[in-house]
Amino acid sequence: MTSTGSAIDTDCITLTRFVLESQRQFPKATGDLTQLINAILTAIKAISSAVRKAGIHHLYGISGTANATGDQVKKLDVLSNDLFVNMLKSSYTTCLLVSEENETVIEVETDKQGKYIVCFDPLDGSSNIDCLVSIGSIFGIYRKNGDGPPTVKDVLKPGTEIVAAGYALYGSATMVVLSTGNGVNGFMYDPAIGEFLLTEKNIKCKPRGKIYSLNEGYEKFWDEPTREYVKSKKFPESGKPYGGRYIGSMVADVHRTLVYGGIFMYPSTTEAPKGKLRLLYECNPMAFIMEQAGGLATNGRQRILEIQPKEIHERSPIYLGSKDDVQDVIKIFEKHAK
Ligand code: P6P
Repeated sequence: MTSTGSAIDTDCITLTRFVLESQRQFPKATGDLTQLINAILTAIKAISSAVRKAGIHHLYGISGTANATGDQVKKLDVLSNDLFVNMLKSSYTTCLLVSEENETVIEVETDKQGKYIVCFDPLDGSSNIDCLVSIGSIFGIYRKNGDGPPTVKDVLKPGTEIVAAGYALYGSATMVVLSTGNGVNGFMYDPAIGEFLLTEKNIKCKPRGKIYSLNEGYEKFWDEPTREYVKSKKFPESGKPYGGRYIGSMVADVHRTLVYGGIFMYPSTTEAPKGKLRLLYECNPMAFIMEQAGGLATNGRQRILEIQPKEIHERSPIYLGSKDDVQDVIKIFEKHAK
């Protein structure tokens, strides 16, 4: 259905078709997860459109400005959050939502409740939008266990219980990378038909890369294992040093790591002992995807997905990417633990 010049692919695999086909492997599937993912895609399409218009419609980081018709203009991250919340609630498949933008858990109205819980960062890296750096949306989907009304306890579960996770990258194109627990696939957005088309099948992260990625401006505050690891990449005893790349937008840095290999790090510092990135809606979804692609994700001492959250906005240090690169970090932490 995508128009590539004169050729029309009348049988292209859209994300919706892909998830529907995946769903058929589960005879008891009700189609709710497909419906849920479609609701997320609707939010992502609208955010993609808003992000691309931001410069023209002054949607940047400015809040409270009125547009030509005098309407109150929402900041991009507020607009993105409203889109995620409204599309998820009206999908009739969710019962609890956790958003980076909301202090407390969002309970879906009883008459709209479904069996899924979604943790999401609707627009991660939005501080970068004013200089046109790529930003993204991140989401992780869990199933509510047991009966009874949903409570915050239903959300505080380790990432090993994730059913599906993904991110949207609003870069030179808009891409959704998704895993429903059976590998990782990339879908490029074709605005001409309003569909996400399967373009990167069964993405695998290289076992070892040549890039390390973290904010070196904080070196003064790093813990010793991080300092030792980064030094070993910059001044190796043999072979070439790794290249350094850091965009400062998690989705962009993680996507590069997934595609090119290497390691992305946001370590703990003396200033932020648990790092900056949030466990439920940044670290866990990205860790799930990276492991599904053959990579690893750790906080230095523990597999990210096995961390038991204590509160919905808790942070975690994170080292994720190519398994051999992450293993090198783990070995250094183990050495320092002796
Ligand atoms: P720093 C963006 O603000 C963000 O939340 C992530 O997208 C990114 O990885 C991180 O913070 C960058 O943080 O401290 O390096 O500016």
